[in-house]
Amino acid sequence: MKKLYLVPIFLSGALSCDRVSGPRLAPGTASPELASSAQPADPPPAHPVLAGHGTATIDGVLSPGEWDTAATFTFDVNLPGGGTTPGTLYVMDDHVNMYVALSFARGTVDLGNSFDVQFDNDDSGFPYANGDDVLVVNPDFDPPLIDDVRTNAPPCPPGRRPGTCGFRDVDLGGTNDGQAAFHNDGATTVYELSHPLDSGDPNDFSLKPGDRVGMAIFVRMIAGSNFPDDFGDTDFPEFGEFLHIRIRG
Ligand SMILES: [Ca+2]
Ligand SMILES: [Ca+2]
Ligand SMILES: [Ca+2]
Repeated sequence: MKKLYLVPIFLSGALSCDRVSGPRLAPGTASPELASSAQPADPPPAHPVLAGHGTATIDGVLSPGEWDTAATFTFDVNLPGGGTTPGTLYVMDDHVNMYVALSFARGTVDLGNSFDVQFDNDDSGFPYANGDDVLVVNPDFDPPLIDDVRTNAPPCPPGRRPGTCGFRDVDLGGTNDGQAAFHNDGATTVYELSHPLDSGDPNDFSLKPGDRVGMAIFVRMIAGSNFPDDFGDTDFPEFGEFLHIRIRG
């Protein structure tokens, strides 16, 4: 029997890889179902629409020049035990793939590490819809990238709102598309991933040059067993918000 899991659930390096993750709704924000019934065609973005063009090598290393032409976002990454460290998110694409990297200062490799990317496939600004793409990276996985999708179709329980459940693409007849890598060199933690712009898998986004896609991330470090003190959890942007990416191609 396929394992079932409801969202929002956050993945950690210490938990089962059968879970999908994604940004949580902010307290007081509309439910996915309510929001999806009242989507404006082009909501005013809380964040600028950015685009980057380039091709990355998915090896966990930000090589000189590799991400110079990416769209970048800087933010504070929460650390286990308190405090923050500066982080940078990079996004770019070429004719084939989207590439995403995250780097932040960290002098050690924590017990658990995960980096989750939730897409708003049509950049409507409202989570969540059936078919919204989700990528989960965890160095403890083999392969380290799990390609998921949100849906309320079976095996999601009947009556759930669109996008409520998350499943692995491969459990819905789809394919695990993309690559990911994680590396810490003693000073900096780096995640890199790639995902096809148009894999042909209905469980993935299908993007072409000029299209916009929404993106939100969640990063987690686990330094021990005490929650929340030993956990460093960060949503970017805030709960319920999405970055806006334009595909350059
Ligand atoms: Ca690289
Ligand atoms: Ca897929
Ligand atoms: Ca997918």
